[in-house]
Formats: sequence, C-alpha cells, structure tokens
Amino acid sequence: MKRYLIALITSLLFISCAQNQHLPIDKEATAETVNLYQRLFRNMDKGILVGHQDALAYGHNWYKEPGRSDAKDVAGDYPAVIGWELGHLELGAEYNLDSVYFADMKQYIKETHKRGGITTVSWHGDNIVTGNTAWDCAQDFVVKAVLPMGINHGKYLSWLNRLSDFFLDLKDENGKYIPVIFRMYHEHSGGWFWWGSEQCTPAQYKQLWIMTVDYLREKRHVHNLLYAYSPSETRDEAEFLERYPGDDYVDIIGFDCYATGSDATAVANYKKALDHNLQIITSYAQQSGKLPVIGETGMEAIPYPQYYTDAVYTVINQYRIGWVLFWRNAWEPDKPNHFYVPFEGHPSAIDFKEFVAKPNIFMNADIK
Ligand code: BMA
Repeated sequence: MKRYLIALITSLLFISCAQNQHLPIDKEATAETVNLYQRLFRNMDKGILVGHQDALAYGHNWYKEPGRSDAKDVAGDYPAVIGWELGHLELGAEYNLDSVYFADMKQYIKETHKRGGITTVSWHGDNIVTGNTAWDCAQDFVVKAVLPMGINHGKYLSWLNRLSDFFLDLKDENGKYIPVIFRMYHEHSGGWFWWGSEQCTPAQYKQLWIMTVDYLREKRHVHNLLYAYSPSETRDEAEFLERYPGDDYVDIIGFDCYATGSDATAVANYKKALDHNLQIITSYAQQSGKLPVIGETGMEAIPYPQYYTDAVYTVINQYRIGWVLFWRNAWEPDKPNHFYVPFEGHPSAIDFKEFVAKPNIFMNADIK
C-alpha cells in the first residue's frame, strides 16, 4: 500500500512538474523548440507580443527592401512575432500566393531568429480536388479525399513532403533547426476554406489535423514545430472545441477576429467579439495548460484613429495572452486599402506608436 502511495505521489508530482514546464506535444521536439515554448509562457507573464504578417517582405507601397518593415518605419522596431504564409509551397512553386519567394522567406525567418524574434506560419494550401485556391469551398469531400483511403491521399502526402522539406531547411548559423509555430487549417469554424465547418465533419477535421501532425513528426521527422489551433470567432467553449483534435495534438490555442467597419457600432462589436473569444481561449488555456494567442486580427485600412489603444489594447490588456498578430500590409497596387498596421504618415501611426510603447506590449527588442 505504502509503495503504491509513493508511486502515486511521485507520478502526480511528475505530472504537475511537466505541466509547469509546458512541454510541447512533440516528445521529440528539439531543445530549441522546447525553449521557444517555455519562453513564450515566460514572456506572457510580463506582457503581450506584437505580431505582423509578412512584415519583412513587403509593405504598403513597397516590395522587398532589405531591412524594412512598416511597423519599424512607424515605431522604430520590428514586430516580436512575424507571420508567413506557405500557400503554394505545396505545389513546388518558387513563391507563395502573395508573391513572397520561399527562398527569401527562409532568409527572413533566419534573420528574425537571430534577432530573437519569433516566427509563425499559416498555410492557405490549394484545393487538391479542383486545383483551385483554398477558398474554393463548393465541395464537401476535399478533406475526405486527402485522408487515408481518400483518392488524393498519396498526392496530399507529397504536398506535406514539400512543407516538411521547408521546415527542415530552417537552420541557424550553428546548423540547429529554427523552431516555428505552424498555425494550420485555421478559421475552420467558418465555411470559406475547403477544411471549413460546412465542408467537412468534426471527425474528418480532427483526422486531417492528426494525420498532418503524425506525418510531419513521425514520417518526416520534423521536430521544430509548435502547433497552433485557431478557429474564427466562436460562440462558446463547446463550439471552440467542436473540432479540437485534443490536447495531445495542440500547443497553442487562438482565434481569428476582424473589425468589420470603423463606426462606433462596429468598434463596439469588435471589442465585444475580442473580449468574448479571449474569455473562451484563456479559460480553456487555464484548463489545458496551452498558450493562448490572437492568431489574426485587424481593421482594414485602420480608419478608426484609436484602433490600437482603444479597440485592441483596452480589451487585450485584461488578459494574459502570448501575442496578437495583425494581418498583412499588401504591396499589390490593386489592394491599396488592404493593410492592418500603419505606415509612415498614416493617421493611425501615432496611435500604433502609443500602443507599442505600453509597458506590457512587446516589440522585438522587448522580448527575452
Ligand atoms: C487574405 C488576404 C489575401 C491573401 C491571403 C493569404 O486574408 O490578405 O490577399 O492572399 O490572406 O495571405
């Protein structure tokens, strides 16, 4: 009996230590990946990291100017978290669906790592059945087609191979793998991607997720990833978890949420949505030991001049989260209003500067 008790206490102690240590789901995660995960938790105790999608590759009215970033032009420093998009890597293309060359992206990721910054990647992979984009969601059998026994399973694995090769090519100057966060199959609670809630069943979505993690990890030996689960806005924890593949398959939990206008009502609705979804994810983060983040957010063209200090800060400041990532500043001449971080001279630049100067809002130089 005594021996059983000792064994029980030891294993309980072990479990609670493991939880305190926040270990990634990949038992073979590289030391740098484990460090990154723990570092994110440590930083969360002090503040919230600012992220920007595609920050280094281009910005409003410019493309590929070494060292430049719209956030840096305005606020003097790089974002702490930089997001990248892998769409079309699966096809073997040289550049992604927003015209960023994958060779350049690898360099940006290396530069970011060297600066102590953090990289997260998303993947708007094409619809493998129709050959159209990720947004071709007219069918409800694409996920089924890529699962084992599905007609496109083999081809899909060849797509995952291309992603694996990319991840395994992310190495620092000492030849160590650079850890990155893979926020895959995101916004799946909506119905606008082939992996969306109207396009597959919860069981199929979970299978897709689990198959991807298992394949990258076990068949391709990719061990420099943290996996982020990020639906669009959800009503409650039940909806948030409806397609959740399980605590053994997710390191980071978040959500994507955008302002749909800039008048008082739209701002109020946005704050309400941010707050509600922050409650859902931070509550589940408490229960599960996962790291909560805002996967994507923004107000297109930022017409509300207090967007950052009012709409965002007053809400996120009430929560403990890892980061908030603002979406991209399109370089394309036909998308002049598609930007989510101000550029020099934009009326919201002052507010952005004020936001990032808050003691608990961190740009690259502020993180440990
Ligand atoms: C969307 C828009 C598109 C872009 C896509 C993938 O939200 O920004 O212009 O191609 O994300 O990055």
